[in-house]
Amino acid sequence: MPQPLIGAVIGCGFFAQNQLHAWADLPGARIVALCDRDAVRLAETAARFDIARTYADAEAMFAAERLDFVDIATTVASHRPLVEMAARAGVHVICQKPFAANMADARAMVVAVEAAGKTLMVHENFRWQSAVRRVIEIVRAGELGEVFFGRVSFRSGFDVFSGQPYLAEGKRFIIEDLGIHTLDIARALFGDVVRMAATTRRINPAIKGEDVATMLLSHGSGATSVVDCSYATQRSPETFPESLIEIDGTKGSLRLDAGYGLVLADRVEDLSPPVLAWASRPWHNIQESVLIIQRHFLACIAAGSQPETSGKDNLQTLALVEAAYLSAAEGRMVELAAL
Ligand code: NAD
Ligand code: 89Y
Repeated sequence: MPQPLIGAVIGCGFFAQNQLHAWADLPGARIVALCDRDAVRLAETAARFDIARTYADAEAMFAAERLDFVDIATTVASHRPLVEMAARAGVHVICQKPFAANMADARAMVVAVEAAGKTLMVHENFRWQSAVRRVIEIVRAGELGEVFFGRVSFRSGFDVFSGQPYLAEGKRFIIEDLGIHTLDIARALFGDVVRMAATTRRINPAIKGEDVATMLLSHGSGATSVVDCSYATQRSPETFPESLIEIDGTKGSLRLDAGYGLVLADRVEDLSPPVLAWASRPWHNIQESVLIIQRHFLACIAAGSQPETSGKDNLQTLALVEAAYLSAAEGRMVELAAL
């Protein structure tokens, strides 16, 4: 049995709890240290996961610990300084989405970790949800023939602001926070994008950013897709946090319906994800994907291969986010090559 990789987690907030549960389930990793500027969160998380060494300052942690990797679970503003710090410390990096607030920061992080000769993966986990993964497998196996149309749709009225209050404060909201995942699913299914157009709306007056976005994507593969997301949709039953998918190909069509039912020709598959021991509905879908993506990160380090959702790969997803805001602001189609 190979020795587990020794890791640390920076950021002990809302979502990091899932990441820590997942690390605890993975024999290939051992988290030995935690870092957070918030002393209460740090102490509570350390007690919850029985992690003895804690730091308020990431620089101090890198100086004191002998780490193989770091898991950066903070919000976007701190990603570049922390990723560059990790590169200087010579450790592998997994970093939460949104990876960067702009393309220049994202590119700089990719260059820094590449120069250190280490692996950089973005925690872009929606394409790793087991139901979404099954759809990706079907498409990549060519079962639908040549795909000419796709839709990735996330529409919900779930209150995400109570757990993540910062989401109500930013000038950007749904595309940067959630659309980033559905755009990434579209890339995983239909390939990279040549041009796109987007419209946005803010329906909820209590938040600063847009909570509805509708995007039209032209993929290099020849497929066209619609990626739509909303946190202003009252639906029954509520489908948070499911991404619903429709695909038309020359050999057949597929739907991933609400409730995790996959319909393909005359076949119906129940793709309901398991509720892991530490998970809870309705988040169990996302929580399972955290375990799957972190397992992928460890497997890639062991194999010396690039993660599917590497930092470099994620530049394409971030470019779609930028293109969507630009298109919505200027009311025009945006060519991706121009970004
Ligand atoms: P949060 O605000 O609850 O937690 C972030 C923590 O990081 C805070 O405790 C803060 O004190 C700490 N922190 C920030 N900068 C730091 C620094 N320089 N050094 C040490 N500690 C620092 O945020 P959250 O809701 O847990 O979100 C974290 C990230 O996870 C966000 O980027 C969010 O978009 C992402 N997220 C991803 C998913 C997903 O499915 N992939 C789901 C929810 C949130
Ligand atoms: O932050 C978001 C994410 O990545 O998944 C769902 C979420 O928690 C709220 O939109």
